[in-house]
Amino acid sequence: MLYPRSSESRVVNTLDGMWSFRMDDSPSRDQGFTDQWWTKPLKQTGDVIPMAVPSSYNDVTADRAVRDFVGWAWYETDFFVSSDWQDRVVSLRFGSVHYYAMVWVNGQEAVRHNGGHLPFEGVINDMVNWTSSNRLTVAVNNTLTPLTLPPGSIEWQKDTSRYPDGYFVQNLQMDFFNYAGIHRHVQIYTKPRINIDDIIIVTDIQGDNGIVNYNVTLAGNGDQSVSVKINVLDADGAVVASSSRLSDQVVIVNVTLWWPWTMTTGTPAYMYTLQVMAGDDVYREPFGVRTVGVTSQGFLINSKPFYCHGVDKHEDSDIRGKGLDYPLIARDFYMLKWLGVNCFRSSHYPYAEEILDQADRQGIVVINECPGVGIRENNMGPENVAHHKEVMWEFVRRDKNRPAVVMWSTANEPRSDVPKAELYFGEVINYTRSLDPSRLVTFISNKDYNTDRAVKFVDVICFNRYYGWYKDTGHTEVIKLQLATDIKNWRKTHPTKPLLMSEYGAGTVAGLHQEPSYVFTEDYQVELMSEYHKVFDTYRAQYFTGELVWNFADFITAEGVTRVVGNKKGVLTRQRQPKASAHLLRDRYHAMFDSKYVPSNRYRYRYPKREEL
Ligand code: GCB
Repeated sequence: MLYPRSSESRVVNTLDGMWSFRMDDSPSRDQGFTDQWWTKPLKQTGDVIPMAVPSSYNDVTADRAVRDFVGWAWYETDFFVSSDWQDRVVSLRFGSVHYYAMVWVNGQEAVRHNGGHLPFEGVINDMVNWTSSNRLTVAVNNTLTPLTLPPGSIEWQKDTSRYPDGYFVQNLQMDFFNYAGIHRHVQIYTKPRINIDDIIIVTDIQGDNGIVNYNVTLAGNGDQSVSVKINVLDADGAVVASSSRLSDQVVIVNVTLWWPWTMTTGTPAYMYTLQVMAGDDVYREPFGVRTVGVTSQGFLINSKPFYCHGVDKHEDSDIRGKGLDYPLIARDFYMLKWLGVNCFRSSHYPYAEEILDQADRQGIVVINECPGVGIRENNMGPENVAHHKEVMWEFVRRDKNRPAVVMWSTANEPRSDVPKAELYFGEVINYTRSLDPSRLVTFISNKDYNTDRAVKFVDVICFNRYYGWYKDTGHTEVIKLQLATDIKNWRKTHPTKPLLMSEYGAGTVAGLHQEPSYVFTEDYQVELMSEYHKVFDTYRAQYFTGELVWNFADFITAEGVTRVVGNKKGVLTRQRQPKASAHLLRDRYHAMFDSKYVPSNRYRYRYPKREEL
């Protein structure tokens, strides 16, 4: 599915704004279906409140019932379509709705979608009024079950002496708040009847030249032949290669490669455009020319070693929850660069396309993670595998042309030490590789080198550990030994696979200080991270290929006694202001690629430069 982009043949209108909203708080949450709320204006079914789109609905009001709601929530808005569009394809597209969505236009079902984080669309020509207003109704269900991704479960409390009749809670298998709603743009766009349906671009490098293999699929043409013109445009819009075939290989002479911003003194993140003209339709797909590889020693980008110095992130902020927010995206990318980050993991789900656009354009590498977080043994049945594959298909289809994406992460911390995991991940990882042989595939393990049964399928072993935090709490003195032991053992067991530490960190309440350090103080976070860094530096000239700190910023979780208004392992606060550890990380990361960087020297450990290792 191509991102909706306007062109001389395509119009994109946004339906973002204030919509009407109500929750179905009937005991079984199905009154909306029994009474068919989509058949009439939502305000005629009961009280509605204004709700922002895009946004999570949870934190917009001051009402606990809204924040913690589980079940079907209903949205409605009105829109017009131009009568000039009648002989064109008119599509309604949602960037992401959590998690199950049903959509009606003027009471007729337009599309439904299972799963959050990924876009879906439907053609609405047959249901719109061309000369009067249209009613758009969306029902959203955030319930997580053993069959959803992420999985979860509903627990009913039957003891009426302790709980009201019909009482239930949503149990989560993940450490972040289950934000719900219409999270990204809602757009109506038009294209000609014969149109460009999809474009796949895979690049290679030969000497000074860029090789661009592309494949364009058309829709609506039947047997009709269509005139085709393809141009590759450079960043200034000049044509540097062209073809008149739907599928071809073209050469960019003296190509400017796409490099992560820390790997070049020239222009980082150079982007070309594939301009496709087919019949009356025109579409421009951005892409970069780069290759991705792996050896037993590490990642390669454009055949050069790439050491990933990065962060794990979340889509999370005050008020809007997981809702798309441009100022937040801009701030996050400024802070990623301020920190000297060259890579982030989209933990634990696919991020907005608008975020990945910035990664592509600012040269920050992405380990692109699907929502396979918290998979337990009872979530590994055939239906789970089928849904996981469906999600991977949608995910790869969405992000296949992005130069920033170097690796797909198919899951975070699944139960990977049981025989079922071998079958499950064998199938999911091989399927992902078959969808996209041009990138690497992994999942994130928190099991041990000798118990993990699925890690043999991955290209890079990514492991999460919390020495000195969940175990040996307060004891930073054991971190070096434990981390080095684990690294060596992983290597001994899987000598051909490079290693990446995909999570480490410590909970830290901004502003708390204590000497000697104490857990939850800024001092402890700095001390703990420094111990990990010493070991990373021992192995990073060898087969240790990257480090991701948990987390870029504090984020909200479900309420619980181990979380103080959310998870506080951010090096930034939730408002994206630095804690002491952010300065530590900044000094470390900048020293890795910028010989002119003057470290603040605020902290005791001086990091060796690469050439000093
Ligand atoms: C993990 C999880 C992440 C948690 C983190 C923590 O291993 O992957 O989702 O938030 O640990 O802080 O416990």
